[in-house]
Amino acid sequence: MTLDHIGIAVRDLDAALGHYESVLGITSSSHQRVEHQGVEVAFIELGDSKVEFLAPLGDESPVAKFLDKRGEGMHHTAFLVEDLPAEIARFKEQGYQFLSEEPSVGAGGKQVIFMHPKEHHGVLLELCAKV
Ligand code: CMX
Repeated sequence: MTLDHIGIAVRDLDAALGHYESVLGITSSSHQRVEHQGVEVAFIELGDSKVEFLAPLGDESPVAKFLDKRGEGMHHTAFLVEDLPAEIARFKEQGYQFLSEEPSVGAGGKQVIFMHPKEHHGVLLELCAKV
């Protein structure tokens, strides 16, 4: 398991990317729409890990609700695993809760699934795997 990315929720993707590109001196990836997750994302790559910036695609996006409730800031931490079904089974055996029954498609076409933050010190954990 390795750290894949940290997700930061922002209201305006271009404004956030412009800010971080200027502060870090790094170029961001192009935007990707992840329609069924209700977000548009872009990445800044830092070594083997990335920072993912997420902006809502509409008012019904879960990220729009997050921004209304908590404002901009850290949204999730994503760990890359080799065998997603095996990791899900391992966590379930230990009694951990997932926020969906099955993985779905995330950025870059990866399989992604989220775990309940209350069991992880308030952090929304994402497990992701390449397909
Ligand atoms: N950080 C901390 N806590 C959070 C949270 C966050 N980002 N988002 C939700 N929670 C909390 C909620 O307050 C709630 O707590 P309680 O049960 O105590 O009330 C709990 O977690 C469950 O949240 P919910 O919104 O009720 O759960 P849903 O099943 O409706 O939503 C969720 C699941 C969180 C995954 C979804 O709302 C979400 O954020 N979707 C966007 C996921 C995303 O980032 N997609 C981008 C994919 C790109 C990629 O990385 O590949």
